Amino acid sequence: MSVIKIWTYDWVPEGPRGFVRDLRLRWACEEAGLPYTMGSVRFEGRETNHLAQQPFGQVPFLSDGEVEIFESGACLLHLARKSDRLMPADAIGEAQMVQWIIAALNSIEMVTVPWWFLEISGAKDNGLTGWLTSRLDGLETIFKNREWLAADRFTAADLLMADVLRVPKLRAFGDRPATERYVARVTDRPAFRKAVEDQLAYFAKAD
Ligand SMILES: N[C@@H](CCC(=O)N[C@@H](CS)C(=O)NCC(=O)O)C(=O)O
Repeated sequence: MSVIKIWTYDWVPEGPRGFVRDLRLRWACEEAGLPYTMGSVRFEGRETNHLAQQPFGQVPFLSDGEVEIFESGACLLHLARKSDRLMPADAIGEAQMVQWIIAALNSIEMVTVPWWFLEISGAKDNGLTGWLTSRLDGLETIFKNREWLAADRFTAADLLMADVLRVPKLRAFGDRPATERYVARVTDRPAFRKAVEDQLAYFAKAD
């Protein structure tokens, strides 16, 4: 059997620790009980030093036997296929899960990340606020009526959506109690806590 290897940087500054996207893959492996190892590429010189593995110099990327892929969403789908703890076995449940994974990346994170960058860069008027509000309000309506995104149970879609939404500035933006309850519930899972602890320890070791 091949060994799952999750690749991340050898070190990152304090700020992003606990939020580097290798966490999504660590968390998925912890949820599914999939053994994995970690590999690192140098943070210094990241713009050019591992472009063969990740064409934008970013992390994470994953290797699993002959499978070598980048993009946290693609890696997460690869892992989800290995365990019904992450992906429902029935076709409808699987389709719902994939739909929400794409929504997390392409409808939500697509807005949250640039909004967050503008916020931390101190932009006076964040021109993305209206767009962000409408996306988060849409999710709030969803979470008022359901506990999980797909198949009435925890799936990899919840893992990803909660990871996208747990950024402190987003949680503090507006009052969306159903979304807050959802994020708190999903990130209270032991597998999430273990993944965060492991990531923090991994980068701390390199200090
Ligand atoms: N769409 C990519 C985004 C990856 C990404 O933004 N990675 C961050 C760490 S969480 C990174 O490598 N940042 C360093 C950089 O962009 O130079 C994915 O989901 O894998």
